[in-house]
Amino acid sequence: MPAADFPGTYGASAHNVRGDYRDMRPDYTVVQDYGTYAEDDQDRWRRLYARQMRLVAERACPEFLKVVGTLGYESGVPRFDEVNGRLGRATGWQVVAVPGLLPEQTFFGHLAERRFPVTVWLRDESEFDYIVEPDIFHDFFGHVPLLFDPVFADYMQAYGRGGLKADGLHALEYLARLYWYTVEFGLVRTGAGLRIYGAGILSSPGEVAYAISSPAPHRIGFGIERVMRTRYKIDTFQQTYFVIEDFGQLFRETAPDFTPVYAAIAGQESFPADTVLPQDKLFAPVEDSR
Ligand code: HBI
Ligand code: FE
Repeated sequence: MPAADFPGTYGASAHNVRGDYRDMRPDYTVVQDYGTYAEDDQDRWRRLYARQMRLVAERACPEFLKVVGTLGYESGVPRFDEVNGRLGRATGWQVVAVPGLLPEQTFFGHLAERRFPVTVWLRDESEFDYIVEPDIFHDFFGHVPLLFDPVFADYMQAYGRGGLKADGLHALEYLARLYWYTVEFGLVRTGAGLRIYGAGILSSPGEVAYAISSPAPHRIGFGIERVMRTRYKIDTFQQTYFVIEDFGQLFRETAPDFTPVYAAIAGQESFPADTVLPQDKLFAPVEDSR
């Protein structure tokens, strides 16, 4: 499959963009052909699910835990139309099947209309513990449960709308960082301590405990300019996690137009992923109860 040369698609290193884009519609969506999941795929899905459910217990945020066990994921690879029945009633969001990573503007366009692109293929057995691209397990397990939360669902749409207005590559880089440090690798404060809401952590076997309990990474209070100026690592555990007070904060910080933020940080240097600034509010790791 030739590498689709998407401009600036996050996560794409030198390797080809994976997936079969031949039958897609103009909006990059495809049909989920449920017959393509063999029994070993179904079994792999059930093992991925069982392992992650054990790992996220008491570490994922309450809004995630309230939903993830109610979607029938324990029986096998989800059916888009079944999840959409539930999701549509909850927040008006739909999941749409896609071959894999989408160009930025296409991706933003779906989010702006409350459609979340979910990859149709499942990782190979050799990728059981680590995969670079988002596969169907990362998307359905990591991202979809929080789309049932009304405030987070509104944030995701506001993010997509903001992205559609992004002009120039700097804005795309700033938006990719915001997405990375919130939707993919975000932490949130709760009365019981730090909890995880980022899909990239929730779907990762190793990063769940590391993200809230390891002394190695920094945990810094969220600020939109701070996040947009901070680089991230694609293929290692994060060196920094940003902590929000609640999903309302995310929505409030992104509801206005991003343009003034881009202007405020344009021309200023970006920070390496392990930077700590004097004004940063730091959070201690959570005692690992396991
Ligand atoms: N495409 N399918 C898919 N899933 C993503 O999460 C995704 C994408 N394209 C671009 C992208 N994410 C990132 O660049 C975001 O920062 C927008
Ligand atoms: Fe993701």
